[in-house]
Amino acid sequence: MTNKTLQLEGMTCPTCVLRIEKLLKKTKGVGESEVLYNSGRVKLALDEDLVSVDDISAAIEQLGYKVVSVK
Ligand SMILES: [Cu+2]
Repeated sequence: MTNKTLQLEGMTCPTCVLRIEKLLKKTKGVGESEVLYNSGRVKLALDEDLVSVDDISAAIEQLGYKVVSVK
């Protein structure tokens, strides 16, 4: 598992957090994850054999948020 932190833009209410959490839960290869509303960050562990951070970023952007950086 690799740990990544994504900085997002566009989370405007707690429902945004729920939407992103739901997406991460159903994504194969994502382990523990945490969506931090106040800082606009998503912290997650992923298995890069199953999913890439680019795939996850793209899926989050499909929901209407912008991924401004990945660390
Ligand atoms: Cu919202």
